[in-house]
Amino acid sequence: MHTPEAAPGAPIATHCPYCALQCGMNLRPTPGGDGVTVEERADFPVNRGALCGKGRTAPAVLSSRARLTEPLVRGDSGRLEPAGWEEALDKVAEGLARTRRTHGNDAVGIFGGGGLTNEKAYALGKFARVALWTSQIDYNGRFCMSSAAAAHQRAFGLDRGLPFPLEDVPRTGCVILVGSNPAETMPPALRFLTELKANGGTLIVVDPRRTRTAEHADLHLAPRPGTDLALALGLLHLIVAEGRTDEEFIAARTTGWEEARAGAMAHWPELVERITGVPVPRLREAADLFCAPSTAMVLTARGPEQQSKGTDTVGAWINLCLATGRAGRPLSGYGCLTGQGNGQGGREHGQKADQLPGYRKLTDPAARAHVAGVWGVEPDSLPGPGRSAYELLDALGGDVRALLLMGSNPVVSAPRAAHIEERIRSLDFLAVADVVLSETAALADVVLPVTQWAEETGTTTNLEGRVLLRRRALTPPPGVRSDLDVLHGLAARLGVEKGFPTDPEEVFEELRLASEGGPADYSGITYARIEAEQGVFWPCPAGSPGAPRLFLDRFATDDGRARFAAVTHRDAAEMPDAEYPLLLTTGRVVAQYQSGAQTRRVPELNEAAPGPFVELHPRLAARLGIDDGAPLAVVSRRGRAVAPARITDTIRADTVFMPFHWPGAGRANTLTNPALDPVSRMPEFKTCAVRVETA
Ligand SMILES: Nc1nc2c(c(=O)[nH]1)N[C@H]1C(S)=C(S)[C@@H](COP(=O)(O)OP(=O)(O)OC[C@H]3O[C@@H](n4cnc5c(=O)[nH]c(N)nc54)[C@H](O)[C@@H]3O)O[C@H]1N2
Ligand SMILES: Nc1nc2c(c(=O)[nH]1)N[C@H]1C(S)=C(S)[C@@H](COP(=O)(O)OP(=O)(O)OC[C@H]3O[C@@H](n4cnc5c(=O)[nH]c(N)nc54)[C@H](O)[C@@H]3O)O[C@H]1N2
Ligand code: SF4
Ligand SMILES: [Mo]
Repeated sequence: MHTPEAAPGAPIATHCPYCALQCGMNLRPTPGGDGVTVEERADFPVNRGALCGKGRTAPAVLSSRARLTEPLVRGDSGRLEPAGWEEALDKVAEGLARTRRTHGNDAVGIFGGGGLTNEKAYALGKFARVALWTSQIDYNGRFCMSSAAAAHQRAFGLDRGLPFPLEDVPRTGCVILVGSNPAETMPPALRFLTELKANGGTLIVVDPRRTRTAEHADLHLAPRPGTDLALALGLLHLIVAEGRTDEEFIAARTTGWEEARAGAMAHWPELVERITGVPVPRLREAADLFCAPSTAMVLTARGPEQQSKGTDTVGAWINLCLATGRAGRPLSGYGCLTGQGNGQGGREHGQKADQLPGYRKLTDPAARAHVAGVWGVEPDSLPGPGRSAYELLDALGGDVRALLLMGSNPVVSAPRAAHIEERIRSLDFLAVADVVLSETAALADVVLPVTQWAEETGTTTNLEGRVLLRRRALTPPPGVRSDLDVLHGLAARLGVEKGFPTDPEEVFEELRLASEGGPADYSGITYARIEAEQGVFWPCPAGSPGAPRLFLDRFATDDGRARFAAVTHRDAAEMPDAEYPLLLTTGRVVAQYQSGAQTRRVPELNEAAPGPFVELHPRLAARLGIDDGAPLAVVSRRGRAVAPARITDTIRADTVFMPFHWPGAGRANTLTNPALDPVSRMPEFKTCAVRVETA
C-alpha cells in the first residue's frame, strides 16, 4: 500500500512520467491516504496546466493489480516465482558474473531506456563500465531521436533537440512540422501551433497521413513514406532557383554550401514530385510560405528520422534552414521534438554505446581521463564503444549471452520483433527491472520490481533541454526498490562497494562533476535551482544562468560555423514490388504509450484505444474487398500481423499505417525492417514493403 509523502491537502509539484514534454502537474494525496490524484499545475510554462489523458491517469499504473510488488525468480518449474530481494539480487549478480567468467566482459550486455531519470541513466552507464567492464551497453533512445541527434552533431557540433524554448514557436513566421503528430503525441504542445496561427504565422505539416495535427495546417504535404529527403532537397532547389537564399548568412556563418547546393540542384521539382508524390504547385506553395516571413522554423519528429537515411534526411531539412538564414538567429531554427520522458537527458549521460557523461565521447582520451578521475578508476580500464541497440539485441544469444534490461520493452518495440524475441529467449541469462511484468520481463530469469515517477525523486531533461525535478509524492509499496538501489546492490555483489549511492541527489551531485566541461554541462545545476527556476537549460557551467537559446552568436563547432550536409536522395531499404506492393508506416495513438506496458494497465486508456488496427484508404479497401473493422493481415518479409481494418481517406492509397503499442497477433513490429541508418544506427520503423490480404 502507498503512503503519501505530504500532509493531506498539500500538493507536490512534479512532472508527468511519460513523454518528453514533461508537463508540470501537482500530486495531491488522497483523503484516504493511499494514493495521489493529479491536479493542474498552472505555473509550469510548457503546459500551463494542460495534460493529456495519459498524464491525468498516470497514478493508476502504480496501484494497478498488474503492479509488481516483489521480485520474481524463475524456479525449477520454469515459472517465475516470488522471491526475496537478497536472493533475487544474488541470482542476477551470479548470472552476470558467470557469463563474464566464461565468455568475457563483452558477453554481458545492458539495455537502458530514455524514460529513465538522468540519475539512473548515469548510474547505468557507470555500472556497465566500472562494475561489469563491458562495452555492450545501449538503449531504446537509439530507436527514437538518434538520427536527429547525429544530424545535430554534424551540423551544429551539439545535440540539444530544441535550441530554443517552445514558447518561441508561436512567435516565428512559419513552421514546417515534418513527420510529427503532436495532436496525438504531445497534445498540450498543440497550443504553440494554434497560437502561431493566431499570431499570423503559417503552419506546414508534412505527413503521409492527414493527421489531427495536419488538420490545423495551412498546407499539408502528404509524401510517400521514406521520401522526406527528396522533399527537402526539392524545396531547397526552388529556393535557390528563385534566388531566395541568404548569401550573407551563408558566407558568415556556415561551411559546405557548394556541395549542399549541388545536391539540391540535382533534385528538380518534377523529379521530386515523381519520388514523393507531392505535386509541384504544392512544393512551390511550401517554399513561398517558408520564405515569405523573416523568421521560420523546421521541426522534425519520428516520421523523417526513423528511416535508414534519417540522418541525411534531417541534414537536408537543416540545409534548408541554413541556406535561408533561418538558424542561429532569434525565433528561427531547426529543432527535433524528442520523444521519451527523459529522451534528452537520457542521451547525454552515458547509457549510449559510444558515450560518457556530459555528452562526452568514449573515444576521446581527455573525456576518458576526466570521467575516470570522477569515478576513481584508471582511464585505460574504461571499455571502448559497443554495439548500437538493434545490433546489440541481434547479438543476444550469440556474442552477448547475459543481459540486464532497465526501462524498455523490446519484445514489442524493437524492429523485426519476432526475431528479437527469439534472440532474447536464447540468452543464457536475462534480468529485467520494471514496474509491471512487461512482455520482455515475462521472459526473464529474474524480475526486479522497481519504483517509478511519483514514488521517487530524480531529474529529467525535457525536449527543450530544460532540466526538471520530479519529486517523490508517495512511499512505494514495501517489496519495491528503486533502480538506483538495484545497481547499488548488484555493484556491491560484483565487488564494487563504493560509487553507487541510492540517494538520487547524491548521484546528481556526481553527475554534475562528471559532466563538467563536457558539451552537456550540468555542473551549475542543483536540485534547489531547478525548483526555484522552473527548470534550468543546459549547457550550464557553474555560475551560468543556463542557456534557453543556443547558437545565436556562434554554433558549437570548432570554427563556430554550421556545417551544411552534402546529401542526395536515396530509396528506402525496401521498396514496393509485385509481391509486396504497399508501404507500411507505423506510429502512435494518443491514448497508448510506446510498448503499452504502462498504459495498457489503465482502464480509461484501454477503452479509448483497445487494440491495434490497420489504417487504409477506401480505394485500397474497395480493391481488396475489405470492410471497415474486418480482420486484415499485413505481410512483410519479416512476418505477418493481423488487426482490424480502419478505412479512412486521411491516408495515402499506397500506404497502410499501424500503431505499435500492442504485443501478439497485431504487433506492428513483427513486420518492420531493421535496416539501419549508417550513421545513427536507427532502424527503418517508418517504411517497409508489405502486402495486405483478408485474414
Ligand atoms: N500518445 C503517445 N504519445 C507519445 C508516445 C506514445 O507512444 N504515445 N511516445 C513518445 C515518444 S517516445 C516519441 S518518439 C514521440 C513520437 O512522436 P511523433 O513523431 O509525433 O509520433 P509518430 O506517430 O511515431 O510519428 C509521427 C507521424 O509521422 C508520420 N510518418 C510516418 N512515416 C512518415 C514519413 O516517411 N515521413 C513523414 N514526414 N512522416 C511520416 C506518421 O503518419 C505520424 O503521424 O511521441 C511521444 N509521445
Ligand atoms: N514500429 C515502431 N516501433 C517503434 C517506434 C515506432 O514509431 N514504430 N518508436 C520507437 C521509439 S521512438 C521508442 S522511444 C521505443 C519505445 O519502446 P520501449 O523501449 O519498449 O518503451 P516503453 O514501452 O516506454 O518501455 C519502457 C518499459 O520500462 C518500464 N519503466 C518505466 N519507467 C521505468 C523506470 O523508471 N525504471 C524501470 N526499470 N523501468 C521503467 C515500463 O513499464 C516499460 O515496460 O519504441 C520504438 N519502436
Ligand atoms: S503530453 Fe506527455 S508529458 Fe504531457 S501529460 Fe501527456 S504524456 Fe504527460
Ligand atoms: Mo521515442
